[in-house]
Amino acid sequence: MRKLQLLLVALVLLTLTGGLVRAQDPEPIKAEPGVELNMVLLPKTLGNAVFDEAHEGAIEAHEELENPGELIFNAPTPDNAIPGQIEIIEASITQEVDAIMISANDYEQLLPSTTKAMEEDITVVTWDSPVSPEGEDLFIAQVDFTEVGSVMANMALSILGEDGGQFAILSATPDASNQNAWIEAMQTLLEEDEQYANLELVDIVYGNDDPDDSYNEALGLVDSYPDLELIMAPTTVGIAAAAKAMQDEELCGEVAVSGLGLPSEMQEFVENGCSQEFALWSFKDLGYLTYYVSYLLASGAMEAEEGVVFEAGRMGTYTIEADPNREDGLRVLMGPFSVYNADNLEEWAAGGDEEGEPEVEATEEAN
Ligand code: RAM
Repeated sequence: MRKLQLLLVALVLLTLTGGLVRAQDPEPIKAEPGVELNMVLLPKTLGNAVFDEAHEGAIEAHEELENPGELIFNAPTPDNAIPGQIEIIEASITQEVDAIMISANDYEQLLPSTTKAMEEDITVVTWDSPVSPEGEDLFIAQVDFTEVGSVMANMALSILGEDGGQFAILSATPDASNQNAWIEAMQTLLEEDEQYANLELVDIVYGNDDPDDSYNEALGLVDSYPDLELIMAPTTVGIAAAAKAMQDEELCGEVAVSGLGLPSEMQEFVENGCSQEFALWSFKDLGYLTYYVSYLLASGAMEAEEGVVFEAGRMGTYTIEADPNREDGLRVLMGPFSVYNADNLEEWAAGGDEEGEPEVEATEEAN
């Protein structure tokens, strides 16, 4: 009995002090404006609208933080994606920049250059598409990578119905670490969860995030698989090209198109029935958050360590956490996912709020 009383007292104390400990938690780390830092934003490729949006977000943070240094935006063309990124990283090391923010075209091949940059005391933050953890300080994850798999599986299910049917994936480059992780997460779910048993994945092809290649790959798929009912493209370039290809071939009622798309590029295809449903997050916010984190790290205000809490301007407070999808990796998780279709077209089609970012939260069905 006495033991029980002691236990109760201990529990009460624990609850009370728990509150006290929380109250004493350190304030989130805030960025001190005005530190001079030269920072390079290096997306996968030039000419992709989502990366221009990320650039806009980075510019917003750069101005807000009154950084007298330079924000350099540079990327390779799709035909030179991996060597081009290596060249830009090497040039940035020579220029002794303070931070490199990369959406990587390959998980391994950039490592010699990114680790060299880190040895030279350059902050290396990956965003959108990471490198292997030893070659980065941390990764800014747009959304959880496993969730991308379930969002895509659920969109496929809602389009094909319980009876299912054949579908194919039209991805970006074969080496893209983000798309490869998302596809793997989707495949795992299809194998493990009975409700997806009738979704038959017949092929995975790559359009290299090039509109023409992606268009041709989409046409190749409908030629190769006469019973194909859906093209799932986890890339904004691929999904828009596939929808255009189905439109030009007058196949819109027959072969559905879904995946990850940019609302401004997909609106016409949702309106004309060539794409049924797609999802995405805000690339502008991703660029803004990436810049804040890189600035905090490069200015020495913050360490890249698990449990560190910081403030990222208008986006609020975040915690650096272990990346559940990459052993020994650290991530900052952004979110949310937004799902776009004809039902919520009015909310997003006109360009959303005054900032042009449609505010459509993920639907229940896509969770
Ligand atoms: C393309 C790129 C990018 C990816 C989006 C969804 O724009 O491949 O890396 O995040 O699609």
